[in-house]
Amino acid sequence: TSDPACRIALIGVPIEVGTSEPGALMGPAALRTAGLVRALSDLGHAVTDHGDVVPDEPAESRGLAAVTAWSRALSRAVLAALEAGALPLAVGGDHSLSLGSIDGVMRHCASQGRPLFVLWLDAHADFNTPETSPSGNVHGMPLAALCGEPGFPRLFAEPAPPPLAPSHVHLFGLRSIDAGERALVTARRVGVTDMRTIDEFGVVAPLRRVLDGVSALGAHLHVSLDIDFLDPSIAPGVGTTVPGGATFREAHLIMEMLHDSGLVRSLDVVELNPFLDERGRSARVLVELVASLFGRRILDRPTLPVEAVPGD
Ligand code: NNH
Ligand code: MN
Ligand code: MN
Ligand code: MN
Repeated sequence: TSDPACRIALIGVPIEVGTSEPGALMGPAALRTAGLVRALSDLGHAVTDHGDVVPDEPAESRGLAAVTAWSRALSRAVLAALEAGALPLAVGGDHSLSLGSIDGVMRHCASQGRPLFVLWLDAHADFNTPETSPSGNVHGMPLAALCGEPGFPRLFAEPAPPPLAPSHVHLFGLRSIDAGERALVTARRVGVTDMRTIDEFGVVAPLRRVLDGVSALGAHLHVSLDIDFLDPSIAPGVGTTVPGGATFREAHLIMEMLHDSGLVRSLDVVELNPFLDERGRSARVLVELVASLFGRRILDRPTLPVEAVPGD
């Protein structure tokens, strides 16, 4: 996203088989209604809306088998977008879709010999395995599966890419974690900026550290934005609300920093549940944030700190 304009491949993923709260399948439609395409094209980007992904087999039930049918189809769409030089923007849909989007990104990175780094903006760790999950909901498991934890059936098409390195995953905004995944996140040394850290240091210093690390690695940066990262007071349209989330200003600044870094190469926007939203508020907040990530700014020139204003 460092280029003044980029090609963005919008991919709708109306999946809700990874959660027990119905409504997330309306997410892509609500984001389109809230003006996502228009917001991005107004910034000068070339946006192609690829419509909604169709799962490989009719997904008859919930659970891992149903998620696999979606993720294989999404993986191919994301890989095709990257190979065409576009930036894939996968909009959900529940967070199990990241199994597919990141699988596609991993294949692209493997073919280029480029490391991958995943920034996970979420109230949750999403590092459960089928064994540790208290709910059995797949949207709480994608990172564990992507990092190669045991206990998952064959989720990815063969040949599967090498698993994601847990040290190349950073959880940002964490404030709800289950006992089993807590032990795993610690044992695997997953990077974490939890809400306690954000309360104490703000978002700028921790995020700058992460971005400096990504830049030093020369890695492809994938951002996965779960709407429950935000405080439910600004984004109520989500199945799993957790109090004490990021404010609008914190989230907005994160998006601006991500844009300025020029490092973001692929993005997920997940867990919007329009059925639980209030008059489209949450969808609109997400569109605002995505626009900031893609370069919307207040002025068209850099704004200087007061003491540096020339002529004083
Ligand atoms: N950790 C819980 C679970 O595994 C909740 C996961 N829900 C999410 N994750 N929304 O982002 O069931
Ligand atoms: Mn590339
Ligand atoms: Mn999540
Ligand atoms: Mn979450």
